[in-house]
Amino acid sequence: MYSLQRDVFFDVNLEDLLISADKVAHVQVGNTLEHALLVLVKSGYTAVPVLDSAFKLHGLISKNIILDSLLGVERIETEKLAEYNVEEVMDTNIPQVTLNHTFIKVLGMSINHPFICVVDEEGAFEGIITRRVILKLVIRHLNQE
Ligand code: 4BW
Repeated sequence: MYSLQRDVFFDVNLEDLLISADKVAHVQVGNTLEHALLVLVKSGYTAVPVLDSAFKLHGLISKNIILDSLLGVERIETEKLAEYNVEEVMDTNIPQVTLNHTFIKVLGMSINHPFICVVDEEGAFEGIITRRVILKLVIRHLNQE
């Protein structure tokens, strides 16, 4: 029988779970949907962060958002891939924390979000914490009990 104490998570340092910004696939606000779709398909990820040239976080873009934005009444309007910019369709409801937040907070957010963005106090993007990394930590603690 597994048991898990809430206390074991109080000391978790979010920095230890971070996939740093330089390793995270991303697109820029002014990129076309065509470029974003290329990044998503080539990286294999479903969704990635949208940043500006100063690395400030503005939103998330996903394959589904892009495909949805191409839907016309009777056909898929692929010409929109070159006409629209990422910032026109991106999701601005971003799951995000700073490194001062608790692991419990991030664990709760990961129920609804496959990754959580980490920003500094000025909103500059520092990286992501993925559901995979979170679950690995929980499993490691379960096995230690
Ligand atoms: O290219 C991949 N490499 C590896 N090692 N695993 C992958 C890859 N693509 C997908 N996966 C696996 C991971 O377990 O499938 C899960 C779901 O991927 P997703 O959501 O739907 O593309 C992955 O789970 P995860 O590691 O917990 O990552 C959750 C989500 O975080 C991913 C993706 O949207 C984002 N993500 C993860 N690493 C990223 C990233 N986005 C940009 N750059 C990265 N390096």
